[in-house]
Amino acid sequence: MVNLTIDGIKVSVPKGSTILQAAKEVGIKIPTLCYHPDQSVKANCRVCVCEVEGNRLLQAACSMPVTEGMVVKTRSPKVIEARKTILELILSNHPQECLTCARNQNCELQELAEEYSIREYAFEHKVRGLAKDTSTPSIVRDPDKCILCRRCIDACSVTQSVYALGIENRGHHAMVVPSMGKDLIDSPCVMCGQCIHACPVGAITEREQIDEFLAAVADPDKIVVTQIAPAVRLAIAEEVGMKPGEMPMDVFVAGLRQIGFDYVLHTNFTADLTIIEEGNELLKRLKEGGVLPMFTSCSPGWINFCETYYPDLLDHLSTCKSPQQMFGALVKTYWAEKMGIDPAKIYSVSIMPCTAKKYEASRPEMQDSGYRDVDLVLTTREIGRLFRMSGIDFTKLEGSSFDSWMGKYTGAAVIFGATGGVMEAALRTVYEVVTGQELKDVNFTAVRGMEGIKEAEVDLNGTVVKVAVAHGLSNARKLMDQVRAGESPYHFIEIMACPGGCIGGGGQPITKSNAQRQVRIDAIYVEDENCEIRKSHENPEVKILYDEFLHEPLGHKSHELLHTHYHP
Ligand code: HC1
Repeated sequence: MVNLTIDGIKVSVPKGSTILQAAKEVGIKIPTLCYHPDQSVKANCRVCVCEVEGNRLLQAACSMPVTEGMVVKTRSPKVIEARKTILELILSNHPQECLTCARNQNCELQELAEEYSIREYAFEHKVRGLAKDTSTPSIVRDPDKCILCRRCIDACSVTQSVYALGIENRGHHAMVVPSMGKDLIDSPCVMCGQCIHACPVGAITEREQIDEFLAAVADPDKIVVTQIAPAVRLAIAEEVGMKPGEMPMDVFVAGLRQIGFDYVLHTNFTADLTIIEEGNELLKRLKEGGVLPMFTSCSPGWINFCETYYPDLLDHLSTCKSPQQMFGALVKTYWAEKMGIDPAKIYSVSIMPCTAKKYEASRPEMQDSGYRDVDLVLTTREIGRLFRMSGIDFTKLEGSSFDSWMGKYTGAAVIFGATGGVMEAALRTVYEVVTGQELKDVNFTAVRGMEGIKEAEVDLNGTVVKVAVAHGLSNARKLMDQVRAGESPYHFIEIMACPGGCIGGGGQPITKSNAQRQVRIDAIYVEDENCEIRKSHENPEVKILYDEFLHEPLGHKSHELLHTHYHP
């Protein structure tokens, strides 16, 4: 242990700790901008500077290791003055758009400007005048707002191994740009949106489509129907000041009706359906010697990554569409027929934790219903804004149920939202289908949690099936390289593009650490435990769908509506 004194307080911390970590131990908050708890130290913004006795220059607390007997001052007049100057310099070319910025009241720079009483521009204010990049359906970059902290580059390169963002030029002319200076759409960007969470300001945001939603609600010829992704309910609570998972589902449904949805259905319904189709596809491949390992196909950021970096492995992907797109295809066919509604009038809106889902819905092949299957994708953050805009008091709102035929779901669908959830849901069903025996303990804990790559084995009547789970694309890359080298021991691999799975998706409430992701994951498993039915094949509405419409898994109708192909 190393002993030091910070602002007169004695503290002992493990060797190798930084001043920032030591200060946290004794409850001293040092401001940061380029620092991120799950990334490597960059020490380029300097806003965390402190006085260290014996050093003439101020030192960056995020990178300076503690030494025995060190004496640190984190709040001396000299330190405060330096931090104010650093903030004033950053603000000197930052747009004055706080009121209209997507990160208003959720911006680390704005917070610091307030904390440090910045009341005027100390230097000449001159915005660089760089063009916005609106080239993708998912993400918008505003380089003028970039403060060059490089956290987005770290998220894109280290966490995701996508390498879509880099730094161009030096000094005053430095800029974060998509690779080769292209627009984002022409870069390897997979639209996962992890850069949005990493960005401390509003330089990278989702493509906001709230106005399109409001126009649809106002159109008397449109019947606005929604589906809610598994990871949304846990996190929507955070958007209205509650803890993850704290908003009851029926209150959430009631809130959605308040903001104008005519019908509220659930992506969880098609998550259960995915398990039936994907489980049968796996069993078919195992029986007939098909391409193995089979990869899950529900995470669109992962699909984009596979198409970009592993086009030679596309036939390993399950042909199942994601639950979002299965829902889209069914709502304008099966559900419209059941409800006696003209499918041309249905405006299908999905509420997703994911920015890549906006891109997925826009893919030209996603119109097997005869219409665009999903008309609009709103993220959890956008729904949060709509809720706040509508002034709903969720503590007083009476709950409401999902509408019929595509609103029922099981615990297996709920856990889709966490890394390992799709695998666990599949194992719950595949085990019972193959062995014909009841699964006594449905909890496959080996595939749960934040470890980057997890694996498990299941004995299916003498056939041992080996599975692996990866979340975050750098972890996925390790498994893919193994498959490409012909060295993969697995039969089935689940990959989710975002760390933690969809609970950490690019459209979720701004997520500042993996610890925050873990809290959401914990809430997901509580919800699963509380579900009366926890296996997808026992979903009563899915059974009706097969009886009345699809007739059998992997059948003709399924292939027409629920399966797809990929683009090298
Ligand atoms: Fe996901 Fe999925 S779990 S991809 O993470 O398979 O986005 O929540 O909706 O489609 O069901 C996301 C979440 C989501 C799909 C499902």
